[in-house]
Amino acid sequence: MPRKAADHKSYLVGSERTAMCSKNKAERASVKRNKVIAILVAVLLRRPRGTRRLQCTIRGGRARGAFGRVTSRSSIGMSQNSIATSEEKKKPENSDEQHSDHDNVPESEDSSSSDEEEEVEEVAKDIVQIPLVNSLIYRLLSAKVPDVPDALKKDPLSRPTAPLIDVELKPEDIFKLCEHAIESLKKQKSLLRIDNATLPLVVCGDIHGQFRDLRGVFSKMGLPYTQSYLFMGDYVDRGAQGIEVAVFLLALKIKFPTKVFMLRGNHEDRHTTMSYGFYDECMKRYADDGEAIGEKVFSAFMTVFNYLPLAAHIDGVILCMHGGLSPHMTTIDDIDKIQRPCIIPAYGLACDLVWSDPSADETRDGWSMSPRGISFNFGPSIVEEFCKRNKLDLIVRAHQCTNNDGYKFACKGRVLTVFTAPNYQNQKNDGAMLRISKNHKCRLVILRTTKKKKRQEIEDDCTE
Ligand SMILES: [Mn+2]
Repeated sequence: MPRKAADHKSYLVGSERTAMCSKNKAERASVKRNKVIAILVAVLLRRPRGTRRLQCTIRGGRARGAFGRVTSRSSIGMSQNSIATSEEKKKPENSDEQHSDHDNVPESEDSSSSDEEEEVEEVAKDIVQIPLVNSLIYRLLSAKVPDVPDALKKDPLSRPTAPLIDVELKPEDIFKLCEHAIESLKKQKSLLRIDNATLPLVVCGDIHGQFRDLRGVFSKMGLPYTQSYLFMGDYVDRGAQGIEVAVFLLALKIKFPTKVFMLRGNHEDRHTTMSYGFYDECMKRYADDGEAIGEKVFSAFMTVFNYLPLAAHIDGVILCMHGGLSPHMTTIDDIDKIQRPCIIPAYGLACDLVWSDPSADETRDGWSMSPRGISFNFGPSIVEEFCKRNKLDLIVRAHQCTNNDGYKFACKGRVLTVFTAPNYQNQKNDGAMLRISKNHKCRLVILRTTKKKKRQEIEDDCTE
């Protein structure tokens, strides 16, 4: 008899608690392995019969390893021989790029995983050559990370913030880039439709001005010459280098229109970003050019943001957006009715797509007011009905740094949150991305903040 998804939820919470308290290494390892299996079970169990199954594996720091091909519920298992090794295969040329200190992968891991064969990325068919855009990408990619004093190198935890990467970005270059970006974004509908040819696809959550970590994402997963990306918003605010993040992603979007997709987050909005750092960043950065220039740069970005699409439908089975569902949305086609350019309203579908959250308390079903003071929270039955009506397997969204792992399942495994800003505001959290293969196998890739040993020490400290 299959386990109910609800059992999995209570188990997950329990296992996390156990992992925090336990000092027994073997027990910890087994708890983590069980957690991976529990997530896989949760994803599989909610699948309606007769449709394609989503598989889920976790790779990266916390729970590394790939599952063998799953053909039925009874064959769920973990194959030690098929451990994913894309970390080695895509080792960054500049290892210093990895702001988050990733674990060393044991050499014995087998790289000939049968699951890797389906993940051959195709070279971008459509590459737009604009000298300014090329030059910006080159400058942003090649800018050196400043040296860290030896004393801080030894103890990364004592380093409150990553050193900034210095890139010269002239205001006039930004204005021109924004014009090209608008032309590129105008061609897309409010609901992006990403087809099978674009898979495999890496889906990223909040970046929040962490430019160095964003470069780490590309050095880990590959550049968009071959690898497709969907970014789910919140590029600016909070972190120190929102300008670099926005310029870099917009430039890549322009250059690789069939490989890079960008959605709007609640921070891609004049009102929000006035209060959370990006406005100040623009003013400070261009202070020497006169106050009016800073304002103009800020406004140029805001104009582009008004053109960003609001959701993405991936190969007919996964829906991605920054926030979540809306009581104003019956079918996904409603998203296309949102006219752009637009501001984010205080109420309505466009507002909910970037602001709503799944209910933190899963016993609270249906729609409820959001503690954020804007938009709503939604419970499992809302998600279930919406997925059934729209033939969706999974909803992937960002918007919340809910725990230390960078990802979290909600609504009985139907909703997955990914957050791609490791050590967000010095919270020591990991970052996560979701990689969706051509046959819809989903894999979480973790960007670790601290070395495992260090983390273990922190966890041990927490229990004392
Ligand atoms: Mn957000």
